[in-house]
Amino acid sequence: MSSQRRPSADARESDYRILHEADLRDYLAGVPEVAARLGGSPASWSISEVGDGNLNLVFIVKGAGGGVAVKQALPYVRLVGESWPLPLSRSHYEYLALTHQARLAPGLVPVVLHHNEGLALVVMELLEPHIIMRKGLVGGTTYPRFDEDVTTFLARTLFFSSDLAVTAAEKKDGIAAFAGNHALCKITEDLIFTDPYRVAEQNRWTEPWLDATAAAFRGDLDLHVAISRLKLKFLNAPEALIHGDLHTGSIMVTAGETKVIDPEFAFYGPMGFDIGAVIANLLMAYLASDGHERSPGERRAFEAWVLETVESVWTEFSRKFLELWRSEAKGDAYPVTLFEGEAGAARLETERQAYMAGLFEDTVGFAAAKIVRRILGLAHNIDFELIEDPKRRAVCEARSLRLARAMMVEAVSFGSIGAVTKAARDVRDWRPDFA
Ligand code: SR1
Ligand code: MG
Repeated sequence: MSSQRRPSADARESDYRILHEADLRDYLAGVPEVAARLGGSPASWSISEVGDGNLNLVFIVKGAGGGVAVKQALPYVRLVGESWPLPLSRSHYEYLALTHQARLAPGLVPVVLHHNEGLALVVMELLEPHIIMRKGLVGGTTYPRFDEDVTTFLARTLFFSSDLAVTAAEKKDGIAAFAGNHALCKITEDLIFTDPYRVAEQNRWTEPWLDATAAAFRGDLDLHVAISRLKLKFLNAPEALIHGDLHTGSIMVTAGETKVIDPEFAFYGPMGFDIGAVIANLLMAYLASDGHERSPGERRAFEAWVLETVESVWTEFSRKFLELWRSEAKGDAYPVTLFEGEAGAARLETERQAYMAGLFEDTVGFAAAKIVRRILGLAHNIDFELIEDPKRRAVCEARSLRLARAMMVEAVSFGSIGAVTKAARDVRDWRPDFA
């Protein structure tokens, strides 16, 4: 990580143009390794823009020999438009994160084939027949490989970029390499940790059913303290290189494979933010599920799988992280010379367990924050949005907000992941006043 440099703003301004189909064809024809992978003549390649995310252009390009995915950052937030400018440098950080994650968690991120800093463009292997996990979850599909893969990704990327695994100098180089990604961090700081709890122009929710809950969240000082503590942790805890936006729209899956994509929000931050993101998005898939039912109980097996997966995300992550700590701790934290002998080893193991308890508390809080932002903030998710009947959607959302408030304000009382899944199960039986 030490050799990484910051992107050059000058190069960016002079080279950048938004690519349209014809420009992209010409451009890729001039990149030998990409042209070779696509095969055939450039004129025969099919190109379609398929981006449905909030920020970027995404093209799928296919030729006789194969396909690639091309992601280009726009100089503004796609979801909102040119009135909200956003630095192109996020493409640099995405490239840096993807290549770093590929080393730490081989096979779990897409292979980068080409990167052009000036065009803010990354060309990657085409993931086929993978789909965005969130879409599969809305459809009620289970992914038997997911917990194994995502926990390996989390444990390895977080552990190997932390002070437990690297020297203080390496860690500081890593922090410096991603420090310039502050515009993306600011989006999170505002949209997740601030706006849903105050009047903000871009907030939206399912009206009129959630009006009272939104107002209650804006006046709830216990909640404001809890979210502010989480925000402080997000601001001042560079524990590890985190993905920074690890929702189920940033994961592509098949029954047998999992790939984590889109790390443009990456920076050195609190580990619980990534773990909490995965857990939050599974909990939302669970609580949205009965909104997608066509007959009562038809998604019961899916729902049971989702809650089992919530549990194994934490237990397997925790097991793998601890295993790495016991066997690969080459960092400057917890010097071995301070924990010699049987008594030292036992004390260090107790300390590891205490560390995991703290990380679990962070994870529960961050998961709650990720739920609230999808229901009361700017950027919503299809788990809820595709529930056509708005009142039915509001019931699912109100339950999610009730669970999230408890997780955020009473995070300490959720002593185990089983307590979280029990609370999720219980809240499914709760009916809001308007229902
Ligand atoms: C304005 S960007 C809104 C959201 O999209 C991204 O996926 C992040 O989650 C961000 O918060
Ligand atoms: Mg994204």
